Amino acid sequence: MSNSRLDRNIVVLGGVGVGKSSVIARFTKGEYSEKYVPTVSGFHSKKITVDKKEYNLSISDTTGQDESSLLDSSHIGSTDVFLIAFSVNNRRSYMIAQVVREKILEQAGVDSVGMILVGNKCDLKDERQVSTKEVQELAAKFGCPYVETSSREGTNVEELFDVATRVANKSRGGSSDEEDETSLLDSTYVGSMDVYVIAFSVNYRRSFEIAQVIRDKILEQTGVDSVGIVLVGNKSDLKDERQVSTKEAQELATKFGCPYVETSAREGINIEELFIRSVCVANKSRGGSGNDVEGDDATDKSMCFIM
Ligand SMILES: Nc1nc2c(ncn2[C@@H]2O[C@H](COP(=O)(O)OP(=O)(O)OP(=O)(O)O)[C@@H](O)[C@H]2O)c(=O)[nH]1
Ligand SMILES: [Mg+2]
Repeated sequence: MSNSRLDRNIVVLGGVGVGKSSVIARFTKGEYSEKYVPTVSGFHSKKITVDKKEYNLSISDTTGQDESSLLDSSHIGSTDVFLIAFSVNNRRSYMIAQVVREKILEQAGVDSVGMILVGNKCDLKDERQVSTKEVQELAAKFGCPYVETSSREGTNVEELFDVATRVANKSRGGSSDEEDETSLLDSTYVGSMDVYVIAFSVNYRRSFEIAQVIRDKILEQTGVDSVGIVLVGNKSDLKDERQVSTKEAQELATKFGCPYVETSAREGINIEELFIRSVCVANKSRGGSGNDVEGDDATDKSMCFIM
């Protein structure tokens, strides 16, 4: 582990040509090249802000592996999170990713380490050899996140490193002030709010889990049994990348006794609807019927907090 509290070490592993260097270049420099230059090894760094904290990420790029490659033992031990990449258009690279994971566990001599499965080249829809569902199931078995990226199009690359930082925090035992799930809500928000809009992305299961933790935190910090909440599943346009089903989110909302609205900010789906529902909930929290969304009076202002 590195010395500074906010340094995080990431190693990117996986088969030859799956796009390890491209994902790193997209993230650290915002660049992408179609030209293929095999990597021997490389070291990159970038600062990232996650949950209002700035982390220094050190990212080691590696030479592409196959079934029989040995891992560089210098990586084991000092690494907070392993990104194990494959390309979704190459089934063999998916098998290699699983072998690489075994080798990490074997060399580290533990049952689990911080890792993320990364399915790159998701832009190559017609050439797909590995389905999202299949990898999600494997990731669930491994107990690690799965993130599908395209370094060519920049899809989910920022998100990948957000997730990596969070997993890294967890592998360090997550001192409470560094963990998303355990971070405290800003107390200025609690008490004055009529409605909390708690959002997650339907293509990112961890954000769904975090939404549930946020709700618990709100109840804990407000010290009441129920508050006005609207649960929002955003990015509903990403149909092929879905990790959270509508049914599942609806069931959770029913359990919470709050509405569930599925939105796409990109395509403008249900955005109006979301704010109408929020106003209904806000009215209800103020003791109203919950059906009245009209009001032209200054006292009808609602405080809505989106998290
Ligand atoms: N379509 C598509 N091509 C990609 C993507 N990412 C990388 N590539 C291409 O795949 C090739 C290999 O990319 P690299 O980033 O060099 O792959 P690598 O895993 O670092 O390769 P090694 O270092 O040899 O293991 C290059 O020609 C890239 O342009 C992607 O998201 N989509
Ligand atoms: Mg490379």
